[in-house]
Amino acid sequence: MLDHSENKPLESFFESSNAKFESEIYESPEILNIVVIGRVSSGKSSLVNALLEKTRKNSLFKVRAESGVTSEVQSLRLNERVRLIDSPGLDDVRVANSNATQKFLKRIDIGVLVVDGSSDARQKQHLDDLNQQCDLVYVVFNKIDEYDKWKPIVLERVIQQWKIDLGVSQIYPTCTFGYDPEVNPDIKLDIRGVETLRKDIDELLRSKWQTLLESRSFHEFRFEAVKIIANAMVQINEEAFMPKRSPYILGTLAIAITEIHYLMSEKTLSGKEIRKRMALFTAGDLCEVSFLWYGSHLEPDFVLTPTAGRRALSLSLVMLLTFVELLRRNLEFTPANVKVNFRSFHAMVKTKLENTNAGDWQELSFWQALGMLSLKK
Ligand SMILES: Nc1nc2c(ncn2[C@@H]2O[C@H](COP(=O)(O)OP(=O)(O)O)[C@@H](O)[C@H]2O)c(=O)[nH]1
Ligand SMILES: [Mg+2]
Repeated sequence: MLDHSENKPLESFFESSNAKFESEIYESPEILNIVVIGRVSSGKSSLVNALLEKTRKNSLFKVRAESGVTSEVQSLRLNERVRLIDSPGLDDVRVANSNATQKFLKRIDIGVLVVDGSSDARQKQHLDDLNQQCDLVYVVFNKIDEYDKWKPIVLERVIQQWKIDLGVSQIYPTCTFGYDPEVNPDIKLDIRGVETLRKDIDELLRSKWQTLLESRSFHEFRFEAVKIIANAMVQINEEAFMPKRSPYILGTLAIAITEIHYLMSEKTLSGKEIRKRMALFTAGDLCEVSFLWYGSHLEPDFVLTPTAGRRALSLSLVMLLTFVELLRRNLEFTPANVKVNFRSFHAMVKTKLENTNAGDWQELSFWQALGMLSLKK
């Protein structure tokens, strides 16, 4: 795991005296990505300026009345550890990302969705998109000044409707008027509600900085681990229905376990160490796993029963999931630890694996259902 304990805590997360725009967004495990998205002209750029406590004169992000003018993605490196991205939508960030093979930033750590005007159910898509990518999403309802001439209840009602349509419990009402260069210079900036948002994000970052970094490295690790397991599953699925299947399945499992171990620890396991760990699964209470070792010997060579093949597949999957879980939680490979985790996966795999096939195992949703890719911990 990354250790940042030697780093000083951030003063304010939105301190921007050394901020620089980036023409390309480079990924780094050390930089947190905050992405502000929302319809063009909802006031994203204005909100970002306000979060950074900018005046009209020293504002960083261009603000324009005509829609479409600032449709490009702007990425601001606040410091060596935080990046702020202003973008109409996640698709636009995808296009702007420098690494062509990677469709998107590996991780959005904090998402801010800016909405304005009367509730628009289409914005739900933006929110769902953000929720897919990150743990923490703030919803901002901007331009509350448009309701100044109305009774306060009108604004309340509009916000209530947004909450219902977006399915969220908290919305930050803000006003960020005045950054547009075409605003009458006699009119002052009208900033409201931004301080609460800034304070909440700041506080969250201060308390969760380490967790955020760890959660992103877990996420990347699990993603890679899923790829290894999915490939092993496809292979075992073929092997499980072959006569004298055991040596093939065990070989595939050993390779997957070696790869997973290397992924997590960057150390290789010796053949002996692998066998020792695999043997833990056949000990004591878990001897049903011995089926993987000996099952095919108990059956007549060329009579392949689908139930037995399926069972071999399911046991293999449980074994690999247990392996990942122990590594992820830094637990020792003791018979007790193996047993507890094996049991907890066993029941779940049984139901989730039923009626699925190799095609399903290539889908992220299958692994999400197994809890392997859930972002929320
Ligand atoms: N009335 C009002 N207008 C705002 C507010 N915030 C931004 N605007 C205006 O909305 C227009 C679009 O703002 P901008 O920040 O460029 O939106 P973006 O396209 O989402 O980045 C500009 O003319 C802003 O001055 C606000 O709180 N109230
Ligand atoms: Mg903009």
